[in-house]
Amino acid sequence: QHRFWETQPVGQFKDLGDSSFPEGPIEPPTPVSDVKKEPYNLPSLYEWTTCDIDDDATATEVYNLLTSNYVEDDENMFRFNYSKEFLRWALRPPGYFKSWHIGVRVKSNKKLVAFITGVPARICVRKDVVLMAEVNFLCVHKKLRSKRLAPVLIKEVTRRIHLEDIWQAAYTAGVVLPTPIATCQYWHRSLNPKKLIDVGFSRLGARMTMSRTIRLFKLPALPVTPGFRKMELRDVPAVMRLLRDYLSRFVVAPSFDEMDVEHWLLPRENVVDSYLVESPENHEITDFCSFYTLPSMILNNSNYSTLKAAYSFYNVATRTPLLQLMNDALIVAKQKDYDVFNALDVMENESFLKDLKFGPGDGMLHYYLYNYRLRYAIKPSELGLVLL
Ligand code: YNC
Ligand code: MG
Repeated sequence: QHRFWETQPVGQFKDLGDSSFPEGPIEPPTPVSDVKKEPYNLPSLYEWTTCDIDDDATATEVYNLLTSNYVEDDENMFRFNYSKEFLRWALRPPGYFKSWHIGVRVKSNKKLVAFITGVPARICVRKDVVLMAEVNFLCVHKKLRSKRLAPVLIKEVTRRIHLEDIWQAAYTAGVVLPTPIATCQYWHRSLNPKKLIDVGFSRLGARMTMSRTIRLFKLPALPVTPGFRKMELRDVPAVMRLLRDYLSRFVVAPSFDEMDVEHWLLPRENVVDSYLVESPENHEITDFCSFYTLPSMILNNSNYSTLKAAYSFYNVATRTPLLQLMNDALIVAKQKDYDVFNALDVMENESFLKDLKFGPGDGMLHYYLYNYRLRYAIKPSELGLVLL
């Protein structure tokens, strides 16, 4: 069933629940000097390229490949439309390796037709901190599908990750592969219900009119929590402490240092937004919330071309109720003209999804680890990791 994945050091379906396997690495590392030095072979019409995402022409090529060929919903109504600035943010965290931004070109005309990336991350799995790669943006041009190019891309990124002496990876996919460590669901909170219904993202509920629906999803004009404000550079140490304390309670979560927090959470326009609550009394930072911006292209609609979506990222509530904090996040997203606010059922998100009028999406997001076994799949609420 899985000609490629059966050959890889990942949990296999036949071993699920088998308690004779210990948790942890499946294969031990080998000396870096033993890692294959030549790239894997591609079909003869194609060649490898390392993509310098700093270079504007290259960033445009990657952007165009993904804009036309990346992930669509099951009904092919929407396609993710990551912006160039987003890709630069996603691909250049502290300690990133340019060699992990891998493309495939057609030899004859140099057209970019496939892509895969990794970025380094420290991930806590139970009591262990493991240096991993987060693998993302696997994409093969629509005209080259089902030719077994994806396994070559995966093997090549794996080789280049091994060359940096890293032996584990984390990734998510909408498809079921051997073997998910967790299976999560997206929930959607309408901010602009009329547009969402017009483009077919959502449907008018039974016995609902458009005007009742608009009233149902109406939000206050301004956040309600005293001391709620945008995160700034000076907040990095306090935000890091909040996040480290909070994320330590999950089975799988990133281990953020100050550089990671500055990179991943300091606001960048139309890429990532972060807000916090500064106590008006003692100026302590007590709560934090964040979301990233990932529009979707609307396919085949004459009135609208893009859906502006916010995705819940990391949130920590120590004093403000999480429900109120997330309601303030919805309010700022509405102020900034997002059409929808999305959240996975990870961490403590289930505690606010229904009350804040999120509805469940169709389709699941599966989380995976490469070369690291967990005995059992964990619950979404035990996951403290959000990948882009
Ligand atoms: C997928 N998403 O099962 P078997 S998510 C992993 N992730 O292998 P072919 C996938 N594997 O089952 P196509 C996968 N999708 O026979 C398919 N596969 O063992 C497996 N879509 O290859 C599949 N982006 O080339 C099968 O398939 C084999 O031409 C078939 O290409 C697939 O970024 C794809 O959804 C996804 O562009 C490239 O359909 C193509 O269909 C496409 O014949 C639209 O491939 C965009 C899309 C995927 C988004 C993502 C995470 C990727 C993780 C990859 C795995 C990383 C492992 C860790 C490596 C580092 C290790 C270290 C250390
Ligand atoms: Mg293929």
